Amino acid sequence: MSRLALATLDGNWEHDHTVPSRTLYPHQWSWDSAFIAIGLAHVRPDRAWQELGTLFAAQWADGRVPHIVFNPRLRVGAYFPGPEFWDSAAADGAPAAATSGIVQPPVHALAAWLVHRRGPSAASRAALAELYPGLVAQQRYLAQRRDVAGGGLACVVHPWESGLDNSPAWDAPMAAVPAEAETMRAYRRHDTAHADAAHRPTDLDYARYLAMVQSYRAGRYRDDDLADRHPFLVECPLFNAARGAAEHALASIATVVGADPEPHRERAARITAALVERLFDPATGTFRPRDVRTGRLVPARTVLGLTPLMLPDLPAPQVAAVLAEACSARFGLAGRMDRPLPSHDRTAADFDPLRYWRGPSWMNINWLVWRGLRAHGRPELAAGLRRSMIDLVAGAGCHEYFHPDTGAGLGSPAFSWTAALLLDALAEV
Ligand code: 2M8
Repeated sequence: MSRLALATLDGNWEHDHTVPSRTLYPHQWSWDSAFIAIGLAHVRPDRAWQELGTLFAAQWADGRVPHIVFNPRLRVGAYFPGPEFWDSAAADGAPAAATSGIVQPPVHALAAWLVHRRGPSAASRAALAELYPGLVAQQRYLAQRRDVAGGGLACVVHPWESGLDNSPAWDAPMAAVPAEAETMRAYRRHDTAHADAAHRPTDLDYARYLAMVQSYRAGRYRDDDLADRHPFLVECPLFNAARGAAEHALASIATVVGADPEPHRERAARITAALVERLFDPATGTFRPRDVRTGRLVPARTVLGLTPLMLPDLPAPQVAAVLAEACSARFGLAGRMDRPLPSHDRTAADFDPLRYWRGPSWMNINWLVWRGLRAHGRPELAAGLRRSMIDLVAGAGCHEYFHPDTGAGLGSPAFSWTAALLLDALAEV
């Protein structure tokens, strides 16, 4: 199985980065590269550092790490929306490389720390020292430019920033974004040419995705006055838990590179407190995204609500609540479980086992929860989840996502983060 994973990563290597998938996603994606680096650390450590280095070479002057770095060698139309749609060159502080203008969950400091820990050496210490200022700037950008509500949490300005593009979590806030499916007649979608349209977001979803990019692009991707002019502003539990986990990782990195870990620890504590304060609903015992435009928590109970478990300092009552939710029939976590966690509540009326982030199981989210279970001293549950992840890939291969009941592989068949995180799961007993 590790041979298949390695072959998948080698097949997706592209001169200085790894593409998530040759067909569906032929450029470099931000959080994909972090997960990929974690896997590469086991088999190609030099490449793990190069992966992160290439991504951070495209960091903007304000600290944002773009969610896509476009490969200039590819033909126009290799992905939609491509560099011409994003037009990053027109924005202040954009790098020389063409990129998107939005971000993804900041899991990179954690990745850098894990790559180093896998094989500490003079070279890995030098790589950490080189990345550290960029990782700090990434966090500063999110803390200072994206805290629209002022409560200590960063907003996502687009569902693509969450990484869980068409999660039911975004249905309510997306409904307020004016757009019509017919707009898509003017464009050519790339995804539906390579994947089953019934598994992908709808045309109306895509029309709204484009409207949100156009709104942000019209302000040249500046973040001032977002509350007055941007139609989608949501505080996401996964995105903010990743920020907190990043500060914990930065505290560890700081001790290696001769910086002060204390400010990172303080920021981590503040993020965890804000997450509990703003996104935990005591009535249902769940973490849910907050729509900053309406002030309300979204109704859907998705797997996003389990991800704060990745925070080592999550308070005991919230740990217990997340575990109760995870072990309920909604998600089915157990010491012996047939399938990994689905992306959405199995008991919900809109649970869809085939459509992208609306039901299927994904390796990266399961991997994050697996780490959380170990951090919070739940080895039995962690072992059950790990076994289900390994069995899933053993049965279906390195697919992008999986049917949550049958385990059938869906989406791209040679998907990088599935391969990478499998390698990590295999290595850590
Ligand atoms: C998916 O998102 C892209 C847009 O960024 C797409 O649908 O075209 C998501 O699964 C996202 O989390 C992932 O980073 C990306 C590349 O794998 O694909």
